[in-house]
Amino acid sequence: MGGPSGKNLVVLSGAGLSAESGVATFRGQGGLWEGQRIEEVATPGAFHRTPERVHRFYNLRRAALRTVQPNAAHAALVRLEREWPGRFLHVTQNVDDLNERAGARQLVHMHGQLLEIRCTACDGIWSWDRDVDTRTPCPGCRRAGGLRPHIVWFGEMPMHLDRIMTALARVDLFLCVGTSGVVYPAAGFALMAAENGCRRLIEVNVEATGISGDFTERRHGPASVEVPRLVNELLEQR
Ligand code: BV8
Repeated sequence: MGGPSGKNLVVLSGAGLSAESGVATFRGQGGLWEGQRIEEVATPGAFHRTPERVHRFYNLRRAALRTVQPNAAHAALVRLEREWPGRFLHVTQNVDDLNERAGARQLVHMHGQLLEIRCTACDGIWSWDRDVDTRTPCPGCRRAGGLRPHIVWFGEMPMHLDRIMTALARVDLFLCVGTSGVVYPAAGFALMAAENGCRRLIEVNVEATGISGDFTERRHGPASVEVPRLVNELLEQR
Protein backbone atom coordinates (compact mmCIF):
# COMPACT_ATOMS: atom_id res chain seq x y z
CA MET A 1 0.00 0.00 0.00
CA GLY A 2 1.56 3.30 -1.10
CA GLY A 3 5.15 4.51 -1.15
CA PRO A 4 8.20 3.24 0.84
CA SER A 5 6.65 4.22 4.17
CA GLY A 6 3.32 2.75 2.99
CA LYS A 7 1.85 6.17 3.48
CA ASN A 8 0.34 8.13 0.60
CA LEU A 9 -0.51 11.74 1.43
CA VAL A 10 -3.00 14.00 -0.36
CA VAL A 11 -3.46 17.69 0.50
CA LEU A 12 -6.55 19.62 -0.63
CA SER A 13 -6.33 23.39 -0.25
CA GLY A 14 -8.71 26.33 -0.68
CA ALA A 15 -8.72 30.09 -0.33
CA GLY A 16 -7.93 29.92 3.41
CA LEU A 17 -4.39 28.77 2.54
CA SER A 18 -3.71 32.10 0.76
CA ALA A 19 -5.85 34.34 3.01
CA GLU A 20 -2.93 35.43 5.24
CA SER A 21 -0.95 36.32 2.13
CA GLY A 22 -3.63 38.92 1.43
CA VAL A 23 -5.54 37.01 -1.27
CA ALA A 24 -9.26 37.54 -0.61
CA THR A 25 -11.38 34.45 0.16
CA PHE A 26 -14.71 33.95 -1.58
CA ARG A 27 -17.28 33.39 1.12
CA GLY A 28 -15.92 35.29 4.08
CA GLN A 29 -17.27 38.69 5.07
CA GLY A 30 -15.48 40.31 2.11
CA GLY A 31 -16.50 37.47 -0.19
CA LEU A 32 -18.31 39.56 -2.77
CA TRP A 33 -17.01 41.16 -5.93
CA GLU A 34 -18.78 44.34 -7.06
CA GLY A 35 -21.69 43.12 -4.93
CA GLN A 36 -21.78 39.78 -6.75
CA ARG A 37 -21.12 36.26 -5.44
CA ILE A 38 -18.46 34.27 -7.20
CA GLU A 39 -21.13 31.83 -8.35
CA GLU A 40 -22.60 34.66 -10.47
CA VAL A 41 -19.38 35.94 -12.04
CA ALA A 42 -17.33 32.75 -12.55
CA THR A 43 -19.71 31.16 -15.07
CA PRO A 44 -19.70 30.64 -18.86
CA GLY A 45 -23.02 32.51 -19.02
CA ALA A 46 -21.60 35.60 -17.30
CA PHE A 47 -18.60 35.50 -19.69
CA HIS A 48 -20.87 35.19 -22.72
CA ARG A 49 -23.13 38.03 -21.58
CA THR A 50 -20.55 40.42 -20.11
CA PRO A 51 -17.04 39.31 -21.20
CA GLU A 52 -15.37 42.61 -20.32
CA ARG A 53 -16.74 42.47 -16.78
CA VAL A 54 -15.50 38.90 -16.25
CA HIS A 55 -12.13 39.83 -17.82
CA ARG A 56 -11.95 42.73 -15.36
CA PHE A 57 -12.65 40.36 -12.42
CA TYR A 58 -9.69 38.18 -13.44
CA ASN A 59 -7.43 41.04 -14.57
CA LEU A 60 -7.72 42.62 -11.10
CA ARG A 61 -6.94 39.32 -9.35
CA ARG A 62 -4.08 38.50 -11.75
CA ALA A 63 -2.52 41.96 -11.18
CA ALA A 64 -2.95 41.57 -7.39
CA LEU A 65 -0.67 38.51 -7.49
CA ARG A 66 2.30 40.87 -7.86
CA THR A 67 1.48 42.39 -4.46
CA VAL A 68 1.32 39.17 -2.39
CA GLN A 69 3.84 36.61 -1.14
CA PRO A 70 3.57 32.96 -0.04
CA ASN A 71 2.99 32.57 3.71
CA ALA A 72 4.36 30.07 6.26
CA ALA A 73 1.62 27.57 5.39
CA HIS A 74 2.70 27.45 1.71
CA ALA A 75 6.30 26.93 2.83
CA ALA A 76 5.34 24.18 5.30
CA LEU A 77 3.46 22.27 2.60
CA VAL A 78 6.54 22.43 0.35
CA ARG A 79 8.69 21.08 3.20
CA LEU A 80 6.16 18.27 3.64
CA GLU A 81 6.31 17.49 -0.10
CA ARG A 82 10.10 17.34 -0.03
CA GLU A 83 10.52 15.33 3.19
CA TRP A 84 7.50 13.01 3.06
CA PRO A 85 8.79 9.44 2.42
CA GLY A 86 5.64 8.20 0.62
CA ARG A 87 3.68 9.51 -2.39
CA PHE A 88 2.54 13.17 -2.11
CA LEU A 89 0.04 15.23 -4.12
CA HIS A 90 -1.23 18.74 -3.37
CA VAL A 91 -4.60 19.43 -5.03
CA THR A 92 -5.41 23.13 -4.85
CA GLN A 93 -8.67 24.87 -5.66
CA ASN A 94 -6.73 28.13 -5.64
CA VAL A 95 -5.81 29.87 -8.88
CA ASP A 96 -2.92 31.90 -7.46
CA ASP A 97 0.75 30.93 -7.97
CA LEU A 98 1.79 31.12 -4.31
CA ASN A 99 2.42 27.37 -3.99
CA GLU A 100 4.72 27.43 -7.04
CA ARG A 101 6.54 30.48 -5.69
CA ALA A 102 7.09 28.59 -2.41
CA GLY A 103 8.67 25.71 -4.41
CA ALA A 104 5.77 23.27 -4.83
CA ARG A 105 6.16 20.66 -7.60
CA GLN A 106 3.65 17.86 -6.90
CA LEU A 107 0.74 20.28 -7.34
CA VAL A 108 -2.41 20.38 -9.48
CA HIS A 109 -4.75 23.34 -9.91
CA MET A 110 -8.16 21.69 -10.25
CA HIS A 111 -9.86 25.05 -10.91
CA GLY A 112 -7.19 26.42 -13.24
CA GLN A 113 -4.71 29.28 -12.83
CA LEU A 114 -4.84 33.08 -13.06
CA LEU A 115 -1.50 33.08 -14.91
CA GLU A 116 -2.78 31.03 -17.86
CA ILE A 117 -5.19 31.96 -20.63
CA ARG A 118 -6.88 29.75 -23.23
CA CYS A 119 -7.90 30.60 -26.79
CA THR A 120 -11.39 29.29 -27.63
CA ALA A 121 -10.52 29.61 -31.35
CA CYS A 122 -7.35 27.46 -31.42
CA ASP A 123 -7.52 25.83 -27.92
CA GLY A 124 -3.97 27.07 -27.21
CA ILE A 125 -3.07 27.54 -23.53
CA TRP A 126 -0.57 30.32 -22.77
CA SER A 127 1.24 31.62 -19.71
CA TRP A 128 -0.05 35.16 -19.21
CA ASP A 129 0.61 37.72 -16.47
CA ARG A 130 -0.94 40.85 -17.98
CA ASP A 131 -4.46 42.09 -18.59
CA VAL A 132 -6.55 40.42 -21.28
CA ASP A 133 -9.80 41.52 -22.90
CA THR A 134 -11.95 40.86 -25.96
CA ARG A 135 -9.50 42.80 -28.17
CA THR A 136 -6.35 40.90 -27.14
CA PRO A 137 -5.01 38.78 -30.05
CA CYS A 138 -4.19 35.13 -29.33
CA PRO A 139 -0.39 34.61 -29.15
CA GLY A 140 -0.87 31.53 -31.36
CA CYS A 141 -3.59 32.01 -33.95
CA ARG A 142 -3.53 35.84 -33.70
CA ARG A 143 -7.34 35.98 -33.67
CA ALA A 144 -8.88 38.48 -31.18
CA GLY A 145 -12.01 37.91 -29.12
CA GLY A 146 -11.43 34.25 -28.28
CA LEU A 147 -9.20 34.51 -25.21
CA ARG A 148 -10.54 33.51 -21.77
CA PRO A 149 -8.97 32.79 -18.39
CA HIS A 150 -7.80 29.15 -18.20
CA ILE A 151 -10.04 28.83 -15.15
CA VAL A 152 -12.79 26.29 -14.32
CA TRP A 153 -16.10 28.13 -13.98
CA PHE A 154 -19.25 26.78 -12.34
CA GLY A 155 -20.77 24.09 -14.51
CA GLU A 156 -17.40 23.34 -16.15
CA MET A 157 -15.33 20.19 -15.68
CA PRO A 158 -12.57 20.54 -13.08
CA MET A 159 -9.05 19.83 -14.35
CA HIS A 160 -6.69 16.93 -13.52
CA LEU A 161 -9.53 14.78 -12.15
CA ASP A 162 -7.89 11.59 -13.46
CA ARG A 163 -4.70 12.27 -11.48
CA ILE A 164 -6.73 13.34 -8.44
CA MET A 165 -8.96 10.23 -8.49
CA THR A 166 -5.87 8.00 -8.83
CA ALA A 167 -4.30 9.67 -5.78
CA LEU A 168 -7.54 9.40 -3.76
CA ALA A 169 -7.89 5.71 -4.64
CA ARG A 170 -4.91 4.83 -2.38
CA VAL A 171 -4.50 7.55 0.22
CA ASP A 172 -3.46 6.94 3.84
CA LEU A 173 -3.44 10.53 5.09
CA PHE A 174 -5.71 13.32 3.77
CA LEU A 175 -5.11 16.94 4.82
CA CYS A 176 -7.58 19.72 3.97
CA VAL A 177 -6.41 23.32 4.46
CA GLY A 178 -8.67 26.38 4.28
CA THR A 179 -11.71 25.35 2.30
CA SER A 180 -15.33 25.98 3.19
CA GLY A 181 -16.41 22.65 1.68
CA VAL A 182 -19.13 24.30 -0.42
CA VAL A 183 -17.93 23.59 -3.96
CA TYR A 184 -18.08 20.11 -5.48
CA PRO A 185 -16.47 17.79 -6.46
CA ALA A 186 -13.62 19.07 -4.18
CA ALA A 187 -15.91 19.15 -1.13
CA GLY A 188 -16.53 15.40 -1.58
CA PHE A 189 -12.84 14.36 -1.68
CA ALA A 190 -12.56 13.68 2.07
CA LEU A 191 -15.52 11.27 1.96
CA MET A 192 -14.06 9.63 -1.15
CA ALA A 193 -10.70 9.15 0.60
CA ALA A 194 -12.44 7.61 3.64
CA GLU A 195 -14.46 5.28 1.39
CA ASN A 196 -11.16 4.18 -0.17
CA GLY A 197 -9.77 3.21 3.22
CA CYS A 198 -8.10 6.42 4.39
CA ARG A 199 -8.18 6.34 8.19
CA ARG A 200 -6.59 9.68 9.06
CA LEU A 201 -8.22 12.85 7.71
CA ILE A 202 -7.27 16.25 9.15
CA GLU A 203 -9.09 19.55 8.53
CA VAL A 204 -7.20 22.84 9.15
CA ASN A 205 -9.48 25.88 9.23
CA VAL A 206 -10.16 28.92 11.41
CA GLU A 207 -13.65 27.52 12.04
CA ALA A 208 -15.81 24.44 11.59
CA THR A 209 -17.20 23.87 8.09
CA GLY A 210 -20.05 21.90 6.53
CA ILE A 211 -17.66 19.01 5.90
CA SER A 212 -15.90 18.98 9.30
CA GLY A 213 -17.74 15.73 10.07
CA ASP A 214 -15.82 14.03 7.24
CA PHE A 215 -12.53 14.36 9.14
CA THR A 216 -11.02 12.33 11.99
CA GLU A 217 -9.17 15.38 13.36
CA ARG A 218 -9.76 19.14 13.19
CA ARG A 219 -7.17 21.86 13.86
CA HIS A 220 -8.83 25.25 14.39
CA GLY A 221 -6.57 28.24 13.80
CA PRO A 222 -4.93 30.23 11.01
CA ALA A 223 -3.15 28.14 8.38
CA SER A 224 0.16 30.01 8.87
CA VAL A 225 0.23 28.71 12.47
CA GLU A 226 -1.53 25.34 12.26
CA VAL A 227 0.03 23.99 9.05
CA PRO A 228 3.70 24.41 10.10
CA ARG A 229 2.82 22.87 13.50
CA LEU A 230 1.05 19.91 11.84
CA VAL A 231 3.89 19.38 9.33
CA ASN A 232 6.41 19.25 12.21
CA GLU A 233 4.27 16.60 13.93
CA LEU A 234 3.82 14.52 10.76
CA LEU A 235 7.52 14.56 9.88
CA GLU A 236 8.50 13.64 13.44
CA GLN A 237 6.01 10.71 13.39
CA ARG A 238 6.99 9.35 9.96
C1 BV8 B 1 -18.67 20.53 -11.78
C2 BV8 B 1 -13.19 29.63 -10.27
C3 BV8 B 1 -19.43 18.68 -13.06
C4 BV8 B 1 -11.82 30.05 -10.12
C5 BV8 B 1 -14.45 28.24 -8.83
C6 BV8 B 1 -25.86 21.81 -6.24
C7 BV8 B 1 -25.36 20.97 -5.25
C8 BV8 B 1 -24.04 20.50 -5.30
C9 BV8 B 1 -23.19 20.88 -6.36
C10 BV8 B 1 -23.69 21.71 -7.32
C11 BV8 B 1 -25.01 22.17 -7.27
N1 BV8 B 1 -25.19 22.98 -8.33
C12 BV8 B 1 -24.05 23.02 -9.05
C13 BV8 B 1 -23.14 22.24 -8.47
C14 BV8 B 1 -21.76 21.97 -8.92
C15 BV8 B 1 -20.90 23.18 -8.62
C16 BV8 B 1 -20.93 23.52 -7.16
O1 BV8 B 1 -20.33 22.82 -6.33
N2 BV8 B 1 -21.66 24.62 -6.80
C17 BV8 B 1 -21.75 25.01 -5.41
C18 BV8 B 1 -21.74 26.54 -5.31
C19 BV8 B 1 -23.03 24.42 -4.83
N3 BV8 B 1 -19.55 22.78 -8.99
C20 BV8 B 1 -19.13 22.99 -10.26
O2 BV8 B 1 -19.77 23.55 -11.12
C21 BV8 B 1 -17.77 22.40 -10.59
N4 BV8 B 1 -17.90 21.60 -11.78
O3 BV8 B 1 -19.33 20.17 -10.83
O4 BV8 B 1 -18.66 19.87 -12.99
C22 BV8 B 1 -18.57 17.57 -12.56
C23 BV8 B 1 -18.75 17.08 -11.27
C24 BV8 B 1 -17.95 16.04 -10.82
C25 BV8 B 1 -16.98 15.51 -11.66
C26 BV8 B 1 -16.82 16.05 -12.93
C27 BV8 B 1 -17.60 17.08 -13.39
C28 BV8 B 1 -16.77 23.52 -10.88
C29 BV8 B 1 -16.46 24.24 -9.61
C30 BV8 B 1 -15.34 25.26 -9.85
C31 BV8 B 1 -15.94 26.62 -9.86
N5 BV8 B 1 -14.86 27.60 -9.88
N6 BV8 B 1 -13.65 29.25 -8.95
C32 BV8 B 1 -11.81 31.36 -9.44
O5 BV8 B 1 -12.38 32.31 -9.97
O6 BV8 B 1 -11.20 31.39 -8.36
S1 BV8 B 1 -14.92 27.77 -7.27
C33 BV8 B 1 -14.48 28.90 -6.08
O7 BV8 B 1 -14.91 28.34 -4.83
C34 BV8 B 1 -12.98 29.03 -5.88
O8 BV8 B 1 -12.24 28.69 -7.00
C35 BV8 B 1 -12.63 28.07 -4.78
O9 BV8 B 1 -11.79 27.13 -5.31
C36 BV8 B 1 -13.92 27.40 -4.48
C37 BV8 B 1 -14.05 26.95 -3.08
O10 BV8 B 1 -13.90 28.08 -2.25
P1 BV8 B 1 -12.85 27.95 -1.04
O11 BV8 B 1 -11.49 27.75 -1.61
O12 BV8 B 1 -13.33 26.92 -0.07
O13 BV8 B 1 -12.91 29.39 -0.41
P2 BV8 B 1 -14.04 29.98 0.55
O14 BV8 B 1 -13.89 31.47 0.56
O15 BV8 B 1 -15.37 29.37 0.21
O16 BV8 B 1 -13.64 29.41 2.00
C38 BV8 B 1 -12.41 29.79 2.57
C39 BV8 B 1 -12.25 28.92 3.80
O17 BV8 B 1 -10.99 29.24 4.41
C40 BV8 B 1 -13.32 29.16 4.85
O18 BV8 B 1 -13.73 27.91 5.37
C41 BV8 B 1 -12.59 29.96 5.95
O19 BV8 B 1 -13.06 29.64 7.24
C42 BV8 B 1 -11.17 29.46 5.79
N7 BV8 B 1 -10.13 30.43 6.19
C43 BV8 B 1 -10.15 31.78 6.03
N8 BV8 B 1 -8.99 32.29 6.50
C44 BV8 B 1 -8.23 31.26 6.93
C45 BV8 B 1 -8.96 30.07 6.74
N9 BV8 B 1 -8.48 28.86 7.06
C46 BV8 B 1 -7.23 28.82 7.61
N10 BV8 B 1 -6.48 29.92 7.83
C47 BV8 B 1 -6.94 31.14 7.49
N11 BV8 B 1 -6.17 32.22 7.71
